[in-house]
Amino acid sequence: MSDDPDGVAGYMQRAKQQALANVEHVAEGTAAETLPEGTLFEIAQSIGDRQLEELNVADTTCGYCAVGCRFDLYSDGEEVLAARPTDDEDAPVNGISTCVKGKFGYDFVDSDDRLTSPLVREDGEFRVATWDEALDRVAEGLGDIRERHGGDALSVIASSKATNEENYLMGKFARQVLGTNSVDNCNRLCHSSTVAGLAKTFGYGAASVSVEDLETTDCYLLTGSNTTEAHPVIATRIKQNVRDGADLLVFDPREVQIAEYATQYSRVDPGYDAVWINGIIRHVVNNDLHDEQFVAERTTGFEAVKESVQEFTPERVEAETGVPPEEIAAAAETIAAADTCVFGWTLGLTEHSHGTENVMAMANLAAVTGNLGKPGTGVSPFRGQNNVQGGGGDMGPLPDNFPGYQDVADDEVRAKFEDAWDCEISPEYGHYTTQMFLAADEGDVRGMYVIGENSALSEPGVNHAEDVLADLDFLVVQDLFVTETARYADVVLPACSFVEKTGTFTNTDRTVQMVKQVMEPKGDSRPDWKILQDLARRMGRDWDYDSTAEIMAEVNSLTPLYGGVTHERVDAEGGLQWPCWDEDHPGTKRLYADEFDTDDGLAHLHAVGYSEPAETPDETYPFTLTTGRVLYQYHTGTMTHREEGIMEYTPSDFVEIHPETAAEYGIESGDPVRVESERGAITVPAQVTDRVGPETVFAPIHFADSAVNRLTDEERLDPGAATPEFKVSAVRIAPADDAAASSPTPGETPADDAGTGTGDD
Ligand SMILES: Nc1nc2c(c(=O)[nH]1)N[C@H]1C(S)=C(S)[C@@H](COP(=O)(O)OP(=O)(O)OC[C@H]3O[C@@H](n4cnc5c(=O)[nH]c(N)nc54)[C@H](O)[C@@H]3O)O[C@H]1N2
Ligand SMILES: Nc1nc2c(c(=O)[nH]1)N[C@H]1C(S)=C(S)[C@@H](COP(=O)(O)OP(=O)(O)OC[C@H]3O[C@@H](n4cnc5c(=O)[nH]c(N)nc54)[C@H](O)[C@@H]3O)O[C@H]1N2
Ligand code: SF4
Ligand SMILES: [Mo]
Repeated sequence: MSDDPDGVAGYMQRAKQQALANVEHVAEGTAAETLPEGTLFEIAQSIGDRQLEELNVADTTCGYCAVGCRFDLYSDGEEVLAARPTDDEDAPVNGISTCVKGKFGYDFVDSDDRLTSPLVREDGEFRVATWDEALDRVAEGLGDIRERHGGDALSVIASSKATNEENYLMGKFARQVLGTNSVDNCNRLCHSSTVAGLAKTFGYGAASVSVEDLETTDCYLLTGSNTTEAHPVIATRIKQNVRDGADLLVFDPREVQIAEYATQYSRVDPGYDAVWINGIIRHVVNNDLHDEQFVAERTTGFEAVKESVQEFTPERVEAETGVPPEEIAAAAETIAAADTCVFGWTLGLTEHSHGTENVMAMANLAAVTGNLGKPGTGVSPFRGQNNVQGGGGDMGPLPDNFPGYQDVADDEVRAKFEDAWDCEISPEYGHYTTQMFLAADEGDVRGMYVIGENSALSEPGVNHAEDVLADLDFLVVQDLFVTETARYADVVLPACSFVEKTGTFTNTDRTVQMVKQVMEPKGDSRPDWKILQDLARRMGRDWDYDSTAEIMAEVNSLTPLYGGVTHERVDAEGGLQWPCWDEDHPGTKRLYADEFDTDDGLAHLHAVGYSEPAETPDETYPFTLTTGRVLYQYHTGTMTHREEGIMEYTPSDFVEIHPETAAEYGIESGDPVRVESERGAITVPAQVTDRVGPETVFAPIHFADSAVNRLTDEERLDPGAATPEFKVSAVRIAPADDAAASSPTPGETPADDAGTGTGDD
């Protein structure tokens, strides 16, 4: 403990204000993506070393996004006081930088409204309960449904905020204890189409590159990625390399900040990505710019791709996507001329009713230009949540896969897990997250265990999600706060955050890194793995783990990809990239150096035809709404809304409207605007900006009282991956005063209710 904790805390408070002001200044000037490298650390470093010696310290991994920054966290036992750079070698991704969230976003840990004890519902209200009572109720509530309707009537949403070890247990709990394959997580709302598309073409549903490749490549094609705001530290790496001469091609409907650094920026209409990507492939192959040797030796399916792209003539691409022929040609030629190229993307490519096809088109482009498996080349979907790669995928809390992407339908694999877990497992896949909510309408899902996911705001079509949550026979929510989702629960279990527990996260380039406890769990909250263990025991299973290292040992024995990923090694080696088959394997920096992970070792290219959004603008709803993030806020705000400095700078959502469109409607920046789709309406202040095109509007996803998912649709899903079409909805806009006078439309009532009722966090 510090002999002067108040002094340190006070210093940090001032440092935060100073740093946030600095960010804002930078944002207006040149770069909102990250603080100038080192600035924050300088601030933190100037806290006297004498004082820091008295504090708890742990070298750990950031719990916000999947970049996977590492740093030392300092705590006085009550709150997190500072983040400082850790030894460079132990921070392979970030070195000494972080963004503002990793540096300062810790007020939520000690906030007054943290859940510190279990809650149970009685006469419609929550009351505090002991752990024994709450866990008994959960065991009874879930057990009852299992008995009456079978395990398939239950589903689990696992948490990509939690550690690998905890997510392994979430999958095991669903299958062994509840008897259901319906376990899924936020990857479904995010990159599941990436996983599906890449698995089908190359074998692994993950980035093939290392962050090192992102620093050294000669060329980037970036699309659907607001890199500076969503993956700030990676953006810093890219910008540095571009300054050193690399080409950067950005395709995005919004001229996001990374576009300022681009050697070519092309505005695309939302929802037609396979079209322009196929157009680039067409230009490449028709001009013999492809890598013939790579195509011949390492791929199958090239001829079919070559034939299928012929329909995407420059004229057609321009008509469908708005990208002029010369920009398609220039991009194709830049990629073909570069020695090495990285293809980077995020949700702009995936959150569509045809996201998997978009990803496969991108994979085709990477393959035909020979940009795989060599240093500086590869595919790089920047993953989202801090642990969605590991916890959301590798650990197998998935309806169709066990840990390590082992197929549930494969008899041999299933037998292995049935044997290890001493249970019977159905060969039928369970429901994906988005399908759980649809299945509940049919009475096929009656109980849910939602861990670290705020579905009442993050699912598509939340007017529908709310109805489902309200109608479930039994709902248990395990979170740090009484979230919008928890308000529907029968029992709420208080979990603790990554600063209060030990385990591992896996970042966007497959690096497994240590997460270390720096303070005791707040109040009576407990780490997810301990809660799951208590519950499993109450429900008849003798789980007996003493530590997350023991859980990882079980993962090692059942999951070839993680065969050698022990805590001991991860800690000693400062991170380990999968596949890592055994104790002696060094880990894998770059996938596909020699072969692809397919039966014949070749990349399987698939022809991708024309696709368009499932909903397109019409006379009533003439604009395309696309949705996403801002730098300072994180998702549904449970963590960032409790950070005063952050709230000062981004106090609400907004809607970006092009100046011409705004003029037409008589809207000025700051005016309240009603944005309305067939499903609902929200009112948010306007931000008039030419970042968007005249027919597109953009709104962030961060606030409950303007929940943008009232406008999105729960039924428009990618047919294979079940990812929602978050990036395209047809909407109309109106100044809020005029709109109030207009006639009511479907969805208006729930939206308005929510506007007054649920915005308190
Ligand atoms: N600050 C912050 N950082 C985060 C998060 C956060 O909440 N806050 N969340 C994390 C998570 S879980 C994730 S998944 C990532 C997401 O990271 P991103 O995907 O970069 O985040 P979004 O804001 O959703 O941005 C999507 C981008 O796609 C563009 N876009 C929209 N529609 C289309 C389209 O049809 N085609 C193309 N090509 N582009 C389109 C948008 O203009 C935007 O630039 O961020 C992670 N990092
Ligand atoms: N319209 C639209 N909707 C979207 C998106 C979009 O781009 N547009 N993006 C989608 C994407 S990519 C994502 S990833 C989702 C994100 O949606 P969510 O995952 O629902 O969003 P979060 O707010 O990150 O919710 C995480 C929850 O976990 C809790 N938590 C944090 N740490 C822990 C822990 O260690 N244990 C437990 N038990 N709980 C913890 C937090 O308090 C929080 O309530 O949103 C999706 N929704
Ligand atoms: S870039 Fe991501 S991992 Fe790094 S500090 Fe920011 S939120 Fe954390
Ligand atoms: Mo995500």
